[in-house]
Amino acid sequence: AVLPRPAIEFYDLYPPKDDIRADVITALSSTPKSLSPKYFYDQNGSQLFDQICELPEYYVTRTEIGLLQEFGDEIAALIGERAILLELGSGSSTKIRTLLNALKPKAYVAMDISKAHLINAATVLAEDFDWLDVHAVCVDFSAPWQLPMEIEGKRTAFFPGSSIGNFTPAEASCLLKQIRQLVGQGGELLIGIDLIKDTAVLESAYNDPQGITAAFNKNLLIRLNRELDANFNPDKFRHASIWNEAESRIEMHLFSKEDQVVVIDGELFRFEKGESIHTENSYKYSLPGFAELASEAGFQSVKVWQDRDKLFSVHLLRC
Ligand code: AVJ
Repeated sequence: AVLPRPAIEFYDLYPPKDDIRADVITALSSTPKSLSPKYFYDQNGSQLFDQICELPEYYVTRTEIGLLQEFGDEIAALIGERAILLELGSGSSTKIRTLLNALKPKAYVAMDISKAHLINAATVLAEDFDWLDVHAVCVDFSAPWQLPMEIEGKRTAFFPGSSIGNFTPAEASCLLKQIRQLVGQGGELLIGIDLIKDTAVLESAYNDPQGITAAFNKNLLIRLNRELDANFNPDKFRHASIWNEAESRIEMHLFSKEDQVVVIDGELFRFEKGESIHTENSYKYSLPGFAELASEAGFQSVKVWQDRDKLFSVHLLRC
């Protein structure tokens, strides 16, 4: 027999498909060479990222979940019941589970670019929280968007994981303004922000001795080999993560170990020994630094939580 599944409401905003071929050729033809971190997350890359989240050195995920658990009741009391909870880049909707029983929202709207994964995660969530009205919206939230449905109620956006760290401060400011449009006057944003800290702690979080982060970084090359008929030899590149103090960001690079030529889709790309492909930026903030970014975007700080080692912060903002 087929078990009745609580229905979720699905809306497709048809995010434009990435043109990985054109993007990669442009980015590798430029100096310095770079690739967008969004291309990390093929099936393999998503699995490697889940492994990164379990690493002892990668404090980010563990510390944020700890904060959501420890302060969940306080967060819920400040937000109040029956909010419309909107998660940006909901992925597997794992972190929100920590808050749902305390928050008792009127509805949960999962928003993600990856359609199949989104529908699956939202459906499983609706089964586990059968009292919750679950919606799923397939959308690319890095470009302007609007909610496709009418739901009455105060809106609270949830943007965990310091995902905003992949954006430059200028882009992050635009995204925060877009979120302010989404939640409207009196609406809120609950956001996870990674903090500036000791260089050794930061660099080892992105340079684990097991080599999982290196495998995650090099998986990008393997993906290009498969999808673009490229001939990268991942062994001829060295993974490195470097703290850039002036820009307040961890940079991930793949350094060419020798002079070499790589063929992508019939085009030749020359790499000098020591030349890098810059694959990711992960911006870190001080508490005042992030408060300033948020206030420029029109948000007021309601409360900030951080762990005792001051590794990570969760902010409740209101506009
Ligand atoms: C998913 C962007 C938050 O920057 O910490 C982890 C990605 N890259 N290890 C981060 C990542 C290498 C992660 N974000």
